[in-house]
Amino acid sequence: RFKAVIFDLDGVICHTDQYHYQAWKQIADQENVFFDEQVNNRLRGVSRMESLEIILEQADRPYTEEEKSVLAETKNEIYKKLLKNMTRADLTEEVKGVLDNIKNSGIKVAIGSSSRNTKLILSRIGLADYFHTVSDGTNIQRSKPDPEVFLKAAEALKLAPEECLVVEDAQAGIIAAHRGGFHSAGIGEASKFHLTEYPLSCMGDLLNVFE
Ligand code: B16
Ligand code: MG
Repeated sequence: RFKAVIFDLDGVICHTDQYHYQAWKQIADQENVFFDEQVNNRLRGVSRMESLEIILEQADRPYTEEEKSVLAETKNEIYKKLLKNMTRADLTEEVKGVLDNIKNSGIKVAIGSSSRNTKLILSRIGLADYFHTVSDGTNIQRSKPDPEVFLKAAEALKLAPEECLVVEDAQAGIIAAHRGGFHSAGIGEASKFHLTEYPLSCMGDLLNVFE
């Protein structure tokens, strides 16, 4: 039924979300800005600069564009250092099994991520050359909930959105899929969202969608 599956990266293929959290927490602490898991949940799937804007909603003073770009850059340096902890072991057997199963059945597999660090992360977990196409933060103007990142992936695969299933962990990602005319499956937070077509309790569940 589906000709391709477009996977989100952070929170779906691997758990860089904890590193994003740690890096933003350092920035927030340094600036004396309140930051917790709840604020962090709003950053899922959202671009780096938009994430910073959300965090600075809690600040008691305005920040200049110059200050913001320094903070975003510093966060990314901390985050990239944390990414060095990642290895092939961060790709679980469960996720690898699901990917192989789908790919071996002749369905195209793609990445649709807001992250500008996508290529780096994929190489750390041993998936550098695995996907038919990788659409990420480096080739889009507007991040999720805009559908651009998924539309670029479908275009590269020469498929229509309705032929593709998007797998997401973030509400912003499910909204993006919906707006673009894609089918959607959601894990974690996204499994409880009303626009999610196929709620999944774990990645292994994804194979049931193909039965
Ligand atoms: P970077 P996804 C998103 O990736 C993350 O969920 C989000 O928290 C992050 O701010 C965004 O990537 C940008 O990441 O700073 O590496 O460019 O979930 O769309 O794979
Ligand atoms: Mg995500």
